[in-house]
Amino acid sequence: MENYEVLPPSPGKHNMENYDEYCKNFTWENVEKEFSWNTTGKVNIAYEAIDRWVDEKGKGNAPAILYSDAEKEVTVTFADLKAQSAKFANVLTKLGIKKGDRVFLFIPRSPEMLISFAGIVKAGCIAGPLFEAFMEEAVKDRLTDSEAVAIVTTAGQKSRIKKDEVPSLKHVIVIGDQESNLAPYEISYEKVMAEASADFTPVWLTKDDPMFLLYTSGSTGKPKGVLHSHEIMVGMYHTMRISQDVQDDDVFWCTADPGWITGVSYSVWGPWLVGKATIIRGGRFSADDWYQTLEKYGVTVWYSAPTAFRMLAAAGDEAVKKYKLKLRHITSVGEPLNPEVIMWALRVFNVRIHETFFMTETGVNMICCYPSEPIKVGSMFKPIPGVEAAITDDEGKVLPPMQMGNLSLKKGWPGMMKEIWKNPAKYNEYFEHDPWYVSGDQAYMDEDGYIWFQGRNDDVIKTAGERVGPFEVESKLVEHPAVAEAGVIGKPDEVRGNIIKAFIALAPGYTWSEELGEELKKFVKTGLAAHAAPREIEVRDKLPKTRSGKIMRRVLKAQEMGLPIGDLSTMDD
Ligand code: 6R9
Repeated sequence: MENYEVLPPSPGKHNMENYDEYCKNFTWENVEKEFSWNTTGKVNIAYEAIDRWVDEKGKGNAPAILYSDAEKEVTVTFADLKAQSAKFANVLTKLGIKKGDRVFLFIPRSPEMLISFAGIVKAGCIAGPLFEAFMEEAVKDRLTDSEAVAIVTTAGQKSRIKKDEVPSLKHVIVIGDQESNLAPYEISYEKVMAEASADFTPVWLTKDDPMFLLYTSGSTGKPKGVLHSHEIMVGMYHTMRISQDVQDDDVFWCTADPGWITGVSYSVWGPWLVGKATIIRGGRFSADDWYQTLEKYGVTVWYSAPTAFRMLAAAGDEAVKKYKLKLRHITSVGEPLNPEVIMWALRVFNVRIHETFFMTETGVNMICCYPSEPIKVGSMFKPIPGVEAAITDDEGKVLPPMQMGNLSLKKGWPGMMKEIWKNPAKYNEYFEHDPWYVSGDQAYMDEDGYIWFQGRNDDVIKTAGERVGPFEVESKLVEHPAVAEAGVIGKPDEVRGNIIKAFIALAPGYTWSEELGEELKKFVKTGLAAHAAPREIEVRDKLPKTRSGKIMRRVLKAQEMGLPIGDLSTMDD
């Protein structure tokens, strides 16, 4: 079907030396044996990821968080993290917050973000991480849908939380604010942490009890809450070893923000589960800053994303040369890797980049290239041992090799979402073709079983690796008085994968101008989130619609790309 290069396996020892052999002998029960819950019967991921290193393994002095930004450096050991998360669990308990309550995190990358995340989970509550760039409405939607009782935030972020508009919300815990700035319902994080005891026995749960709730976008409607349970630790641990190939002497850096699934599974909990520090770099992206971070910590295994790699590549091959890097394994997620980027990495780092495909809903890495196997450049290789993948047609029938279809995974792996929050119908949609979880992505499998990603088969947009629902952006745009109709698509972009492009029809009495365009971009940026704001806006007299009045995004997309428009029989006039 295509021409591709084949890259030989990475040199050195790997946790999995031969994919086929490993799959033959693999059982999830064996992975579960790595956890103390297997012998004690007591489950809480915060124990397995944190306390256990102190109580059972003598690793209390090892770093659990290595945080740095332009101003400061902070190291938190496993013993500190055990104590600090216990304190935070006590803070919540004292407020009357109990098992199963939703407690949100709206905090830029920082040690406090991770400490409070750990404390929430230790207390048996459900953590709700929110990406720091969300604005008022995005925050409100998520707090309201989940009926959150508390949120942890910072002095800088708190103005975006409208407590009065969220009836369930009782407590706002604020980091880094002066007492005099606090509203009556606001609590000083520093004050309550100073007063709290550092003794707390994790709330013991079953592996199916919920751990975190992460909102994610689809092509229609508001974002949905994807609920994950403590069992995800089994999937996190397994993939930290097999796809991330993290070994005893490795230093692992995942650059993802803890407000997204990659951050939750691989910047926060995954490293802890294998006894490693999570490395968090605060501040804005720059190529120099990232290379310095790689050098400073001696990172050997690096997990990042195509947009970041493309931005680094754009800084030039020379930019890398002044740094002494120790990289031996690089992984990538969130959007397809283009061959140029893989070749760039080979050239400048002498290391291949390995695809790892997964989703908020799948919890952990699903389809990956592994260091011990050859890479057909452009393919994602095969599912992790313990997971079965297939390409299915729209009836759920498994398709033969070389046919394009729905990328599907056999349900039941540890880490698969447990629920869509208060929306069983939406959850069931993913599983309509039992036993398959249908991802919403298109792919085909070649004769060797390699999987080739072909794109989403719905309107979900991946921009700079972040998942944006067109409906949210459209809804925001039509709130502006100048906008009568809006249709939003992803427009391919060399660096960001896609940019958000909006097509609008103006309300009567409005005329188009550059200024209005800027105003609309700002309107979405400040109302919803910067990453969801359209970078391009095009005005049309009217937008293509179905007879029932739905905007036909696929027509806008085809027109934008100069492709055939396809079946128009449902279109209005
Ligand atoms: C982890 C994450 C999920 C969607 C997914 C797919 C795209 C993820 C990819 C990839 C090509 C990869 N995606 N990994 N596309 N190659 N290696 O990104 O989760 O934000 O839920 O997005 O991202 O389209 O369906 P999430």
